[in-house]
Amino acid sequence: MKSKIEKYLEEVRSFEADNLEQLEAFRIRFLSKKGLVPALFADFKQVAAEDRKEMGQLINELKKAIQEKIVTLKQQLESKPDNEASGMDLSLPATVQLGTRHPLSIVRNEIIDIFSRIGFNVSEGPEIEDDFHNFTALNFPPNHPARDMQDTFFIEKDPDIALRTHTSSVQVRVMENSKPPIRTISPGRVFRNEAISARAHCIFHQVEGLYIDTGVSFADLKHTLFYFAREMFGENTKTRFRPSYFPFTEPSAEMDISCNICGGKGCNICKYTGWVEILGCGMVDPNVLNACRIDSIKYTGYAFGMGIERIAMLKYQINDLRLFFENDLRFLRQFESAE
Ligand code: 2NM
Repeated sequence: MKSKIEKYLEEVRSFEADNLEQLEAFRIRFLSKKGLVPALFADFKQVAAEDRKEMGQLINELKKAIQEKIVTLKQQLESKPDNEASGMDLSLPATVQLGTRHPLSIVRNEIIDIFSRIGFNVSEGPEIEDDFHNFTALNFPPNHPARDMQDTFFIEKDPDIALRTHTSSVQVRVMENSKPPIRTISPGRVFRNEAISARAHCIFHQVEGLYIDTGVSFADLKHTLFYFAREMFGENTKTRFRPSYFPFTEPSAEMDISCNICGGKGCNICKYTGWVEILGCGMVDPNVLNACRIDSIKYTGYAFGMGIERIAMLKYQINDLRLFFENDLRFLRQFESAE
């Protein structure tokens, strides 16, 4: 028995552990219920009376050595950083994969940039709106179809609270709360109750613009949007304006650009017309100015609105709007190099 204990002592003194698992195996081997130390105590019962004192001391010495070893090694292992314990090489260069901006963010930032250069600021407002800011102040008649449940997501009825259907509601707030000159663009998420398809989604993104001052004319509007089109789609881009109708502008127009895919020769993007529509615009209706407590005798203004998805589809030749909302990395990674 004595030689056995001395052999164990030797083993304990020279034991080293690389990790906590090895140390635990060591503890189990010696100290668990069926381990070597309890076995020694069991054998102790058969030890002759004259040897008992010496054997007792030896076994206790062994037990103490094991316990001390465990405490020391445990401290050592736990103070080591994890990565060292798991054999990681800290000198390797970092392989963090950077994320990429979403194409809609890239295009929105570019639009903001273009208008910032000519003195527009950026305004934001709530996505949940009351009837006044989303419809009434914008000259929507009481029974206009956009006020219908079929077109708008209502949160409450009477008083009507809904998800905004355009960011013009932000501009109503700007007009209420500031004095002309006003030069602002309002980028943001808007909501319309539409069936999802390659061309429509119930959530999409807009940038609307507003300029109010004394003597603002349709010529100012045309020139500003001509500047925008060339900055966004290239200096050879042509523009044309077609008459249109919106409740909040009079006169109203839609602006087309020469198709940037075929250069105006005709392709399936422009449906062989050479032109693609990119935005709606017009002179702010005096009723809108009055509703926002701006003197419509003294001031005039223009406004415009565009869908960010539409601009991004044209710019990057994307043919299905749903790609913007699916977050498929194979799609998103293609915008890695864009800002
Ligand atoms: C469009 C088209 C035409 C527009 C009007 C206003 C406001 F608030 F001043 F009345 N903001 N945006 C506007 C005008 C929006 O989107 C197609």
